[in-house]
Amino acid sequence: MSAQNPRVAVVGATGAVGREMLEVLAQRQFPASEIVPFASSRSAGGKVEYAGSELTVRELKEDSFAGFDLALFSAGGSTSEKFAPLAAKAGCVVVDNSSAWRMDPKCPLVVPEVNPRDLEWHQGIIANPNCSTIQMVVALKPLHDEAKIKRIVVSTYQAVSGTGQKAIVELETQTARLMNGQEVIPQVYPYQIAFNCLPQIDVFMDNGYTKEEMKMVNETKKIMGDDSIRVTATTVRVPVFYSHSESVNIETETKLTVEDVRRILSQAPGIIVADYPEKKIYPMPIDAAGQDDVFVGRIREDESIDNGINLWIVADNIRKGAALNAVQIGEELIRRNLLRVPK
Ligand code: NAP
Ligand code: 3JN
Repeated sequence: MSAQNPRVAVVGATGAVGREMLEVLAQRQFPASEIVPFASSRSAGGKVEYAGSELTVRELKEDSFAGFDLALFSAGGSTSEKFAPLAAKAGCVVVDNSSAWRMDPKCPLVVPEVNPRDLEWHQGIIANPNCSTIQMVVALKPLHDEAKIKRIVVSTYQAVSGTGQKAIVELETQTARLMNGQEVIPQVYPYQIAFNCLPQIDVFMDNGYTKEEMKMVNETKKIMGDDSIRVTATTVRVPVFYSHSESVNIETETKLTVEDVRRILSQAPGIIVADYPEKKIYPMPIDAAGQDDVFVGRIREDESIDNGINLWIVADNIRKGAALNAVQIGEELIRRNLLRVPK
């Protein structure tokens, strides 16, 4: 092992995000000396695919991290809360996909296209933002740099894969049953998701917003490094398998025209502008699924205010929203020679 060819633990390797991490690591030829999949005792001994071969899943234990340089976590908040500090203590840098460490002032919250320099102050645990936040800030940071965003109003249309493997099966099963005139009994979501929309993602909080909505508010400010941006969100689950879509309205300090926005976003990293209304070309989840980029279209001036822009932003929630962003953080750590836990 070395900082340039790290030994990598993938924690939660049997899940929707973990499997995608293994695929992304292989596709990008991540320079690992070894990759080891971990999950709970339920899956220990099972196999997961990596680069055309099978790896045996190990049970995650307190002493699992000895000899590892990097751990990519996607096994839920409680696993991260318990095991991420143990990994960091063992000298293994953690990139964590859960919300457990995102708002901790000691943990950078990083999107490599937006705030890679925040990696410089990591102390062993780096947080990967929520998927809905990631795709939004990739598109908004270049506009903020140009015209200073004062306010963001976002509504999301989120795919069921954001809830994990069991929700993908639930949408498949419910769709098939309803098409055959059979009854459905919701198990993952509080109501039927097939042919429906649920204006609830995660639990409700005291202020009437859901936790997912407040993640978007708080994480956006931390990643953009600007507490003065006002953000409000409505997050909705829709019967789509992969890719989240977002309707985003921004108000800027200085004026941006539609042409300005198209030019700025066309030159920004990780973004594809798909905005040809006359040809009916705009981003859609079926096209973004399996892709790495964030797609932006339906760019319009908000004619109800002086400096307003409307955008439609779509990205694969499991790739850029989770697995890819985490792997990119690993790559950036290697590039910046930061793959070590500071003493
Ligand atoms: P999933 O499909 O349900 O997979 C969960 C994974 O965690 C499985 O590999 C499971 O292993 C493992 N796991 C559960 N409890 C564990 C334990 N005690 N010790 C070790 N491994 C354990 O869920 P997912 O969609 O992949 O999401 C996993 C987590 O990633 C979420 O809970 C969330 O925190 C995060 N996530 C983040 C984003 C984002 O917005 N960036 C998006 C989606 C998910 P078994 O096979 O042994 O059960
Ligand atoms: O629902 C979605 O589309 C994204 C879900 C993310 C998620 C799911 C379970 C737990 C998270 C997250 O990343 O915010 C968590 C969590 O709080 O860790």
